[in-house]
Amino acid sequence: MNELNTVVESAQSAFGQALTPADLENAKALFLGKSGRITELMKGMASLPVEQKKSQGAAINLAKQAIESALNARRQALADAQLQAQLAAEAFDVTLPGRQRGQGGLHPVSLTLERIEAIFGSMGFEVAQGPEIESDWFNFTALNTPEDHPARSMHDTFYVEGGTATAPNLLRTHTSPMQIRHAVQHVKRHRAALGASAEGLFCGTMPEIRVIAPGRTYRVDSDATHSPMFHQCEGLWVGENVSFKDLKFVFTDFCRIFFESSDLMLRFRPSFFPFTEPSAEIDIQFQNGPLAGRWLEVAGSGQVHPNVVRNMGLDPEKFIGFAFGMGPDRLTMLRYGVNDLRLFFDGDIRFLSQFQ
Ligand code: 2NM
Repeated sequence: MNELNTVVESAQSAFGQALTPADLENAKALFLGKSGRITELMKGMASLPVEQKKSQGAAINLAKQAIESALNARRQALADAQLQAQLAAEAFDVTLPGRQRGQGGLHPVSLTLERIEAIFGSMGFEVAQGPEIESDWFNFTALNTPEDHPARSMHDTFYVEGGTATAPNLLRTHTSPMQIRHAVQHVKRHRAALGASAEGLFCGTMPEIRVIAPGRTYRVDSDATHSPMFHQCEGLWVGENVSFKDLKFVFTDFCRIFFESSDLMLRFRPSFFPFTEPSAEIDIQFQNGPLAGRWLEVAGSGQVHPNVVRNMGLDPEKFIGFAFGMGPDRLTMLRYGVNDLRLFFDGDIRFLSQFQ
């Protein structure tokens, strides 16, 4: 009897020390295997008298059952531990924030364009959009640019396939063509509304044309201050009684709001453009900050040339106006103190992310 208790206890202890299912099966063999302790005890019964065989057999069976139940309990415990370990290893924290994509933002030049549109919008200007591949007519001829003007050469302008000799297709060199397109549509619409003839120059009554044309433009030019692709924003205000004084007021207001500087000074310096007469360069001067005291050129401007007014479908005896053109890239450089235009178009995220 004592011996059986010892066998059961040593089996329980051996199973308890088994840390893996394989260890446990090895320990099981020591007690329940072919030459295990229990099997040996059973074989030993053969020599016993019948009476003792009965009681010894029953006692061995009890011991065997005790060992088997210890074995099963340990099997279950090891399986549970294995499951717990696997669950712990595969666990993930559902409360962790997800991996984020980088937060995007607008390009600094787009920020400037939005600013320009908002400021001129508040003064009643519409925003015109149009094609970047233009015809020779809208880009040059309608704008009173002579046939032999150097801007029309292959040296200065990107021409693209598909045009004809008389009307080649080109990448627009400024956004003024959009203003011609806009003005022509404006005049057509109001002529139709009046039931006026579609022929000849319009000299009836119509709402003023007040529009800006922002967008990408292209010229054969590349250095620290010129990029073959750059931005332009042109403005146009045409009516029956629009004068240079209106241009000065509108552009001064725009610059002071854009640069957030109420004492900003402006200078209109005589110049020449084929599409305006008279024409003026517009310079600004900051009274404070790192650029204070220097005259900085920011735009070209002028009273719209009568030939251009005619190409809009309007009678220049009745309609007059002003136009201006500026470079949003340069305005962005001035506003943020950037000294190389090419930084805007290199796509380096370290530079661009500074404007967010
Ligand atoms: C400039 C300078 C002066 C201009 C003229 C026109 C239009 F459509 F009326 F003919 N749009 N933009 C203009 C005038 C542009 O850029 C330096």
